[in-house]
Amino acid sequence: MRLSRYFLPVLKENPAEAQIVSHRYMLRAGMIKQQAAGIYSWLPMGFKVLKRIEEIVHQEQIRAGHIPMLMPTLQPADLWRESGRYDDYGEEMLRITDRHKRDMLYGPTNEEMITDIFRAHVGSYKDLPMTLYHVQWKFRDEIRPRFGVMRGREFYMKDGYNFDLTKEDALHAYNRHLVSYLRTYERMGLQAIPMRADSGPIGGDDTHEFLVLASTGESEVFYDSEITDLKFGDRDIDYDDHAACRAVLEEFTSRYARTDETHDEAVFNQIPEARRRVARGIEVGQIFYFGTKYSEPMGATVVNDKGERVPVHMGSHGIGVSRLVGAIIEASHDDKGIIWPEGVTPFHCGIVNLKQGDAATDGACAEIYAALVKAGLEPLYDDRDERAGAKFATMDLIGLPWRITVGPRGLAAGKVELTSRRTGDSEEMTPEAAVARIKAIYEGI
Ligand code: 5CA
Repeated sequence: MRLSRYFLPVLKENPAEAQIVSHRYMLRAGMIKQQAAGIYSWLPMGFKVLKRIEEIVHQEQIRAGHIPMLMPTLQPADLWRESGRYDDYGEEMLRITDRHKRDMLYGPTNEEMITDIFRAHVGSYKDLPMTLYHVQWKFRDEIRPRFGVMRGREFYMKDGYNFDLTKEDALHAYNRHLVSYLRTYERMGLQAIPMRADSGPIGGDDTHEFLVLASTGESEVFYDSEITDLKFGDRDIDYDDHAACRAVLEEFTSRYARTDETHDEAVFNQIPEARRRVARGIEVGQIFYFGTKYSEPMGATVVNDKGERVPVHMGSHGIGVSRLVGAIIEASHDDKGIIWPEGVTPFHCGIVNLKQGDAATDGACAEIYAALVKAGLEPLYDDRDERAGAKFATMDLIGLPWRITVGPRGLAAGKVELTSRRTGDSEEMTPEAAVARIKAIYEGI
């Protein structure tokens, strides 16, 4: 992409309505535009990051054996009357009446609808286990939408639902989701800590939230500092191996880590004082096991190997895809702007031409651009007729992790400059070497 042809409405001033850094930078970097309280358009740069995050989510879901599909945003109220949640959900639910006076709603989550799909098509224990998921817009009429995409009213969520014959199998699905979530967040450059939480309107006793530590987080969290030393890394876990998945759950949940809803001062105080931490966190996902809470009232049953009809055991598992865009910025920025982790960056590398219109620099930039594209990468080439300072400021704000700077003086010596956004370190090298470095950095990401 050439910046001169892109749509990147960068703001020079800090928008007054933004209280936290991610919201401020998303507005300044031209990623989003608010259309109504808690409802946003995703401008090209924001949309790109959203899609990169979604793609990682899909890859890790499919790796775990989960099946993608798509359910609608609008749902008939009758399904929710069956589960009893139509009245329980209260004012957070956006209720709509169609022209035939039928009660509809904009889905805040999909337990009822997926249970309806399951009961219509699945009847035997032989079809289990099964986990279906989708990534779809949700609507919750939050009383205080704030912090940009972090607490929106309309937001993008991956929600997955497991169907199992027994509680034991459903708990394996829970553990499997925990493992896949650890992988998912680490690929986005995040440490998200599973913490014992409250299940709220979804229901059930077993639930963990995944929290990214950040001073601007909405949740108060209490944890044993040892938990932050845990890394999932590149372990190759067999998702069908119950014991292996359970071992990961035990490793990542055996130390104290709870949100304020489940915090227990007496248990917390048993940890040595030097390891006790009270902090804030951003909830980027949550997993639930709720057994037969929906399958029983809605009649989602299978015939077991003894010929008996039994309700299936279920859980649901969510990732806040749009919230993650903000959470990643909260975790990775400096006073000049965003610093995207390689896994989610909107463009892999920036190219800055210091003397637009100079035949040699224009030619060298075009060659670097073509070589990166040939390697399957997406560069963003700042080919505008702007001062170097303005080009650097834009690159720093939008946060591409790598920048190749091409100027007449360097080129005369056969060199360009490769700069890391994270460290600020620059290195001179030939254009070919710079392209080879960028290729090597993104190999395996
Ligand atoms: N049905 C279950 C699991 S699929 C469910 O809805 N879980 S949830 O309520 O915890 O939502 C899943 C994730 O969506 C949360 O962890 C959070 O990251 C994100 N989320 C929830 N509410 C909002 C909101 N108002 N704005 C942005 N993201 C949100």
